[in-house]
Amino acid sequence: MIVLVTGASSGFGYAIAKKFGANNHKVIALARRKSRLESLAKEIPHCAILPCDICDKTALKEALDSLPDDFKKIDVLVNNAGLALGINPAQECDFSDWEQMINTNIKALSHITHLLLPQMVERKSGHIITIGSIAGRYPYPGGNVYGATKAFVRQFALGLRADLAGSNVRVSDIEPGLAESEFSLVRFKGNSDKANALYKNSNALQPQDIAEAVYWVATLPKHININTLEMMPTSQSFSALNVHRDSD
Ligand code: NDP
Ligand code: 8X3
Repeated sequence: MIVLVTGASSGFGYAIAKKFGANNHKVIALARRKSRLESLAKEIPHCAILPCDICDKTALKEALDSLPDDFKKIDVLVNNAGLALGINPAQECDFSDWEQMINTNIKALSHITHLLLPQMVERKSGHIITIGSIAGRYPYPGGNVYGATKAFVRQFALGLRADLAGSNVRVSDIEPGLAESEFSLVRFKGNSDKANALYKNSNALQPQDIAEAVYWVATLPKHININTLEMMPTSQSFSALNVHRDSD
């Protein structure tokens, strides 16, 4: 298969690219940090790198057009690039952070899907795998726009399933919970103490765990479509809803 992984320079994307590469699939690795992609490419037998900002519509189109012919017929698109910025209550957030999450997690994800879907439909074969989140299902304080972007991802994936009836193109949304990656460093804007504290003693999911799930979903027999797959570390579970009580 030819597998395009967005956000392949770290975390889940890096692990997903390595998993497919190790199983002799051709990998196209997209992210902004070129040096990381170059290191990844050395670890995978057949890898093309696309260093670009996925939010830049022109750059994305040019990057895809620049792919060598033997990487053009993409079988699997892993829509993984994404981020959370900040954990403040909505009324205290920077709007620019909200815009960047919407631009990356919603608009860029939709754009690359829009660019690649027609060729899959034409070939009557393909698989769009999105990385959603439990944050798209369960609200938590400070999740505001990030959670809403992931709710979009889930509903978009399910909507694609409806539109793609009869096309043989599969769509799956993988929805992880707490997982250790650069995600929290980005969310806390470089504050490694805060990021490390979140993962400490949590036995969080690891990027390889998500890579295993994505690989399993993508390599199932063609008549099986996993619609959504929610996964958490065993250590993570649910707790009671908050009730605010006014003091006397
Ligand atoms: P990382 O921060 O480790 O990886 C994020 C990846 O996205 C990087 O490769 C980054 O590359 C890429 N990226 C971000 N913005 C852009 C952009 N504008 N253009 C191109 N690439 C971009 O985090 P994770 O691996 O944890 O996150 C991967 C996905 O999983 C995200 O969608 C996240 O929301 C989701 N997720 C994460 C969970 C977690 O707890 N870690 C749980 C559930 C879902 P670069 O900076 O080089 O551009
Ligand atoms: C990342 C998981 O719970 O930190 O999507 O939002 S969470």
